[in-house]
Amino acid sequence: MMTKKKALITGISGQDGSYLSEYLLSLGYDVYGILRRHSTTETQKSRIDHINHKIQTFYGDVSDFSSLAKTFSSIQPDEIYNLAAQSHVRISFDIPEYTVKANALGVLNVLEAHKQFCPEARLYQASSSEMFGNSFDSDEHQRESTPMNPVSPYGCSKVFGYNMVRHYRNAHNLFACNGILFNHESPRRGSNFVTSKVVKTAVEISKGIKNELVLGNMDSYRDWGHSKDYVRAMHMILNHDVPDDFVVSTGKTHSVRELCEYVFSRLGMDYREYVRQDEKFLRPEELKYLRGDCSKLRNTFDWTPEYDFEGLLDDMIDYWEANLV
Ligand code: NAP
Ligand code: G4F
Repeated sequence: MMTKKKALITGISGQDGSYLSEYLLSLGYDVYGILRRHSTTETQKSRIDHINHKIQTFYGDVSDFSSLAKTFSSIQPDEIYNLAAQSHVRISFDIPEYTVKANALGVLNVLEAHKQFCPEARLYQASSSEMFGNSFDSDEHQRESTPMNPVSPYGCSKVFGYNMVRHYRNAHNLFACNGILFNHESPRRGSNFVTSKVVKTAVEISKGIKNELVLGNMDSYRDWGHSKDYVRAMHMILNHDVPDDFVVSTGKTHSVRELCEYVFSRLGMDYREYVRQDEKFLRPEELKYLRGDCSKLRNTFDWTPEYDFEGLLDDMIDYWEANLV
């Protein structure tokens, strides 16, 4: 009888952790996850409640090496997905030290636990397009070779993690990979990220629950995909013949203004009548433009995203229309 593969996910309760768990379960994996202690336990697992009986979770924190040592050595995973992070860029300006502890030193802890307790396992690190900052190539895309000039504590912390993964791969012969993922969203996206905030508030306005949407910079551009498509790419990257780093993106870019235009018009409204800008949502330094070239990924794997920009937003609109009363 074939033994089932074991996957261990840090950040299992997050947007990507929940979709990745579903995907790995569908492939026949045993899925384990690390959860932080929360004061309100009832809501902590809201994204994974529906699969709670199929997965095993343990309390831990990537900033606590002892908790990683314990779980890595006892589970002996085949695959580790390090998705845990303080993932909000604007909030990283408010809590820079904590962001670095979780997103940079946390990766070092994960790599050390990997090296010491399960060196045969494969490790995926959730790296980010925020690492590029405001640099792009002459064809106005970012790719694996584009210089990284981060413009936020979050971006700086992710560059450290990215470099440590490459260093541990070369120095200690670990199967450790970076996925450099561009923005990806879903109905499970935290509602203080711009796509969720726009969709949820527009639906509230259409139902008469709210009367305005207050945003920061509407002229920045992002390359937005769907989390469900991106977790499939994570698994492919980790199951390649050799450990390597890959950009995952759609190759299309849209402004926050275009996002508002689409969402409000789908709901039969003109965004200009409801959206107001407020300085409090601006960032001390803004990343203005992202558009990823994922040719390397597409030339290596058979990865085709199911959702385009409109399909992604339709999925989010349908969810909030059904779940806001
Ligand atoms: P998310 O929804 O914010 O999920 C983050 C997860 O990490 C949550 O489960 C959170 O738990 C957990 N976590 C936070 N700090 C932790 C710590 N110190 N120890 C253990 N767990 C901790 O983020 P996501 O959108 O799923 O993103 C997943 C990963 O991909 C993150 O590393 C993010 O930085 C990266 N990334 C995301 C995108 C994107 O567009 N979504 C793009 C590129 C890279 P709590 O519930 O306890 O907070
Ligand atoms: O939705 P956002 O907060 O995402 P951001 O900063 O691009 O970061 C996300 O993507 C990264 C990958 O590039 C991930 F690594 C990271 O973990 C996270 O998932 O903001 C998108 C854009 C920004 O330009 C922001 O200034 O929307 C602009 N924006 C305008 N008004 C706003 C708002 N963002 C938020 N969150 N809230 C606003 O009111």
